[in-house]
Amino acid sequence: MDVCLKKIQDGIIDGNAELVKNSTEQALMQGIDADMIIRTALIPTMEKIGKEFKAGDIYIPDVLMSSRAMHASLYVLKPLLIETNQSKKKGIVIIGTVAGDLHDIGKNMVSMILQGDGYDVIDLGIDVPAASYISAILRYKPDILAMSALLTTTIGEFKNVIQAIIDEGLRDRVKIVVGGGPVTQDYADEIGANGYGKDLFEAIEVANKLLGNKEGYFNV
Ligand code: B12
Repeated sequence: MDVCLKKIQDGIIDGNAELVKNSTEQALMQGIDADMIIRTALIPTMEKIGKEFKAGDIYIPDVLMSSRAMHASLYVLKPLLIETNQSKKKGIVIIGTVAGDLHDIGKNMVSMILQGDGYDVIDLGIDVPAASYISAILRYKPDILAMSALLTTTIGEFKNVIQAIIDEGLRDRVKIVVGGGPVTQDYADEIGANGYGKDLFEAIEVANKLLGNKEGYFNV
């Protein structure tokens, strides 16, 4: 593995945001692209951290430090991910992590990659209650509502938001896409979402499919 990618991995594990930022910049200067950095250094390292956290080998403060370091890399990659050569915007996406859930790394990646693929993305942040999704739908009239949840205790919130959208008579106005660790295609079908993406690349695929346009910048 390339030295810079290894340093990004080590920096995330050690929670060393400075090392991660510098190594990400070096990797880009060496011609390693953002896609490669995400696939080989960022995602697998967070998975490793998740396993160590589950096993009780590391604790929440360690995970927070790693998350901060991971965001240092995303910050460097952001301009590249959202850079798009398309003059015509593909559509509007509202994205947010559902109520009770504070995980935002994956949601932020999905947000950036969709921007890079030509969507206007409005990010509502984390811990977003159903009422805020409704207000945002009324205000921005999005083509897609994308929701993220990482906890088995919060994925049920997707259902609550969908019910609130139905109650407001807005269900046929917006396509709903869900994703996050414990979410599956079966679950998405069960709750009546229009789509599911297992990772950021599938997020683009499903958005393009739902809007009938497959000509993305990342062309997945
Ligand atoms: C980082 C982290 C945290 C950080 C979050 C910091 C932050 N700013 O996000 C902190 C320390 C705050 C945290 C807290 C907690 N966490 Co936590 N956390 C993680 C960890 C290690 C990594 C998550 C991550 O960022 N992964 C990397 C990203 C890139 O992956 P991702 O989020 O899955 O996103 C990808 C896909 O899912 C998809 N995707 C995501 N969203 C969307 C949306 C759409 C629309 C689409 C299409 C796709 C999509 O695309 C993304 C990119 O490829 C995971 C372990 C893991 N393996 O996931 C545990 C994990 C999610 N946490 C867990 C737990 C239990 C907790 C706590 C309850 C711990 C506690 N006892 O307090 C709290 C809950 C806090 C809360 N209310 O939300 C459990 C969840 C178990 C479960 N299934 O319910 C996990 C799985 C750890 C474990 N193995 O036990 N956590």
